[in-house]
Amino acid sequence: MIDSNYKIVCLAGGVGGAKLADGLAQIVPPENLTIIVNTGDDFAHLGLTICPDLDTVLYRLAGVANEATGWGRAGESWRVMAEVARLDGPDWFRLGDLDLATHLLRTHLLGEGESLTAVTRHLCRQFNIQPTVLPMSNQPAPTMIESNGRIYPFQEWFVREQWQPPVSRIILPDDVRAPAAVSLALEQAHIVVIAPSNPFVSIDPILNVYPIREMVMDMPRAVVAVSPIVGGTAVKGPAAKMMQEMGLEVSPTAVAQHYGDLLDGFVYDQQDKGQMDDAAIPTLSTNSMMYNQVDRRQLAQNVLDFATQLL
Ligand code: FO1
Repeated sequence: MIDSNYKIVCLAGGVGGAKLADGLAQIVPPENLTIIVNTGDDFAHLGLTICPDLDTVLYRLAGVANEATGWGRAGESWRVMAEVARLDGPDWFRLGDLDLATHLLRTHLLGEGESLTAVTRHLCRQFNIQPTVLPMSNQPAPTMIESNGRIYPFQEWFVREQWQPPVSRIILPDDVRAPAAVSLALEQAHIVVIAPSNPFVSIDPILNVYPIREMVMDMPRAVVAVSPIVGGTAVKGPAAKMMQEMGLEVSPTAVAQHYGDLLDGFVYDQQDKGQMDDAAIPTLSTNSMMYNQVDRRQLAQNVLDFATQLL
């Protein structure tokens, strides 16, 4: 069992990040767990401020996530979106009726002058989510994708183009700052877990926010990443395709090399056992597939036990 006074910070993006965050939330006392979430996927759509990764984490921690997609709400209905489509509005980004309530309220509160951190705290309270969930920044920090000379806003590439345009470059914003709450959480952290999210469009955008990379680097304690690449492919999403397009080997080793000297340890799936035996840093090969709450809890436990040995 994790030492009850260790402070844990998890850097998380979309579906995979939310699942590991849920596993951590089952075993870490809530006052010791902070999830720092990517907001590079955020965009304005139909006049609403949409924060997909924040909502994916919130819905998963609240136990209301759509199990089939990993994003959006369980038990969703689509009456508003169907009517938007009937009125010839944009329906390429699927917004369910319950999900729309989150976007409406967030947009309303932001419009009232609340910070994204404060809005997220409000939603956590209303969803009865105990751990602290923080956006990586209170200011817009859009990730853009360059493909064959054309630059796409993230969701147009990821959803409308179904991440098919080959990635030649990922463009991250300059000079994005972390809220004080993020810096404080990192300052107090004993262990930082980099979730099995897309390293390039979910984790790098978080590390790109000043001073997150610097604080994780200066961590006098343990930083452990979990591989999103299993059996030569991505568990979900475009990570493997992007690695091929960027000339990288599609392997846990390549993911660990991408994070470089940020890491004190690396966790990868038992399917790839042995691939990292000669790695420069300590590694753990274990079951990293999270199909249910027991899997999520077990992976979180294995990751924290491994990280504790590195302290
Ligand atoms: N992903 C899709 O592939 N298609 C969608 O229509 C879609 C809608 C959507 C609505 C709310 C939300 O929070 C996430 C949504 N996602 C959708 C997923 C989202 O694009 C990705 O999860 C992140 O941007 C990357 O992890």
